[in-house]
Amino acid sequence: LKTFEHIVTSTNGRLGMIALNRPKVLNAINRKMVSEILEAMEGFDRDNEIRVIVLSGNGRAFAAGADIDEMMDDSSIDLELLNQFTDWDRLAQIKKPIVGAVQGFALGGGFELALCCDLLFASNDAEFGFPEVNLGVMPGAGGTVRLTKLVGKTKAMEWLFTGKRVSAEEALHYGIINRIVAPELLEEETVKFANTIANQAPLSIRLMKESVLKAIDYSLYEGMQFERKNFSLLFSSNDQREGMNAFKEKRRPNFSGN
Ligand code: CO8
Repeated sequence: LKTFEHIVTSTNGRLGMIALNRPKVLNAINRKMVSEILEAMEGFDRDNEIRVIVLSGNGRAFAAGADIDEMMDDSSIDLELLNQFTDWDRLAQIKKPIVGAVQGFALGGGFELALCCDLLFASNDAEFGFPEVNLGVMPGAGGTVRLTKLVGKTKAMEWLFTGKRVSAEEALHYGIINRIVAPELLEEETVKFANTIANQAPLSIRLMKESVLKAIDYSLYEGMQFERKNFSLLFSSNDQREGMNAFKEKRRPNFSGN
């Protein structure tokens, strides 16, 4: 595995693990870190041994936002020419499921990164929020869009306009996270959960992820047209035969991912 500057990657069986690693600045996300996260994710996405990606923080935070030091002197034209958010577009194209583990702060760009995960576990000390309003800016990596699609306009505007921090309990209530666990169990429980997904038929998971993400953008009719193409596609897979034969033979299926 490649060594990165701002993240640490490893494998754990069928899981590709990515940990943000700038704990002194609460994992503030600079541009290099985003491109490293993307590179690591795309690597795991192409790796046939890996079925699920797990993304976590390190130290006191998941990530306390974009690196303010890096961007504070940028002009609009600097940002336009930099075109940094194409990396975030590519993050949204990762095909394998991404499970996030959030401890401590997930703020600003850190919250946006958490919202790029498909499933989220959080420790009970986790705090989510968009404090950009306090800096005279706003989210730029999908925050106003993903939060609104997830929790609706009312809560999204309240949280964006006040910059308030939302507790793990409240995040669970609004469907932002899947589960709250004790801080000392966060890694273990996230890995256990990621492994249950890693043991499922990989192509089913892959095409369901794609269909669910399309459902967020498409009308019901278009979403259903898209879904049925993926449904049909699975009938060319070995795993469809394996799954259905195993059912008839009253045994556990052994899925190969093809
Ligand atoms: N950028 C750079 N440094 C940071 C950041 C950050 N976002 N957050 C924390 N740090 C640094 C602090 O400066 C401090 O460094 P030092 O020890 O050198 O002074 C260190 O991390 C520890 O932080 P604190 O001493 O402040 O720790 P506290 O426990 O007192 O406070 C907080 C924790 C409340 C999280 C506080 O650090 C804070 O408010 N941080 C900033 C949060 C914020 O405003 N985030 C939004 C940034 S804007 C943004 O994300 C825009 C997204 C746009 C696109 C995304 C692209 C990636």
